[in-house]
Amino acid sequence: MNLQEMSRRDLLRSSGAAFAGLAMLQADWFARAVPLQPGEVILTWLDQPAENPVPEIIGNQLIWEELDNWVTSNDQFFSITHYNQPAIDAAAWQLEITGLVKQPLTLTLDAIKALPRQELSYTLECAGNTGLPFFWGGIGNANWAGTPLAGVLEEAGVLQDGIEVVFWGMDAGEETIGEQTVTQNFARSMSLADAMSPNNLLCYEMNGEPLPQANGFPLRLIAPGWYGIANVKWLQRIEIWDTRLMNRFMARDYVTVRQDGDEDAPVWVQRSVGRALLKSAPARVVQSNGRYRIEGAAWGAPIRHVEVKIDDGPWRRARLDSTQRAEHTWNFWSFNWANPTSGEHTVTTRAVDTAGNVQPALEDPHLATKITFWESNGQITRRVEIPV
Ligand SMILES: Nc1nc2c(c(=O)[nH]1)N[C@H]1C(S)=C(S)[C@@H](COP(=O)(O)O)O[C@H]1N2
Ligand SMILES: [Mo]
Repeated sequence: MNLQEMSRRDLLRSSGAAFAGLAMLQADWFARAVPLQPGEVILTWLDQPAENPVPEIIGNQLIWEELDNWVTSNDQFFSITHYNQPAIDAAAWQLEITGLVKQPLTLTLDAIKALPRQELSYTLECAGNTGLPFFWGGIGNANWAGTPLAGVLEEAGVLQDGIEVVFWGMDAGEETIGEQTVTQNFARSMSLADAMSPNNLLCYEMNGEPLPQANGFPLRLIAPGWYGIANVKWLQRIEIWDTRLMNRFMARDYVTVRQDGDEDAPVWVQRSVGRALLKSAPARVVQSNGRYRIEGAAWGAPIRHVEVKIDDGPWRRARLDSTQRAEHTWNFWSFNWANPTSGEHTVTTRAVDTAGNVQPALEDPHLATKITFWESNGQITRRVEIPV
């Protein structure tokens, strides 16, 4: 029996000891369904993510072999919980806009829903995704709805000295800073100019439903073009400041450390994780009536094309699916893999954006000098076995 060749149906039927190793790694596979065309079989990758040691932080990761829908359903969307997931009574909840504003505002959910509605699709990826052996599924795409943040900030009227917009969540935890331990709410900030982007939403709806609790009910920031961390959930207050916010999520955690300067005189540069980066990944290999195709996604920048490399072969172009794409979403692609030989192969992909930037190889100096796992946008290689 070839493990890599098993279809969903086979997985569901089988329970023998031969599957124990695979089943333990992929226990949650059994709960989900893959709608395959008749005669189609998904080959599971030989390399699989390690067991998640922090299920209280990282939930519901994307399983790449199951990526068959451009929109990730709410019940399959991943979640990141750094503190707790507050259970908020929407009727009693209010959003405050305070600080350096002419007119502080307090808005109920109904008041926010009565403001101009905007919808957009956006692929949200955690900046840690694919940077750790157990974290390969921190990405999803949804249709988000809310009201533009810019309109609310304009209504409050930011004063001359206001340069920073701080977004506070209702979730909180203990932070040790130097020798002090204090309880802090989650917060992230953006410059006023970045916050005023017309794409930013005070978002109350995800795929036509109220936000699920894990994803920020009743209101979150949606910041297209940024890594997940910017998209503050369970919003309770927006403050305008005249200084930068320097908390855990701006300045200690979610900081990329990179060696700059010369070998002999290294300079270690620390940079807060911010905008999304150009990236792609092979999702799955589908066997269809004896033929093979590789399917995948590319995101993080406007995609010009995606290339696929089998083993040490040449880069070859995949076909982009242009029917489903938007400015800040992943682009699906597929690649016909003609007559692969039986046995083990590697599949590597790279995306090229419309400005000509190429997704870096792992050896690229920009990645090789990086010593933290954040912003791991290097080319991804997966292993697969083609059956005899
Ligand atoms: N209030 C709050 N907002 C938060 C977080 C959090 O822990 N608390 N996690 C952030 C991180 S690290 C990511 S990647 C995204 C994940 O969004 P999701 O849980 O809807 O997938 O939310 C961000 N917003
Ligand atoms: Mo994240």
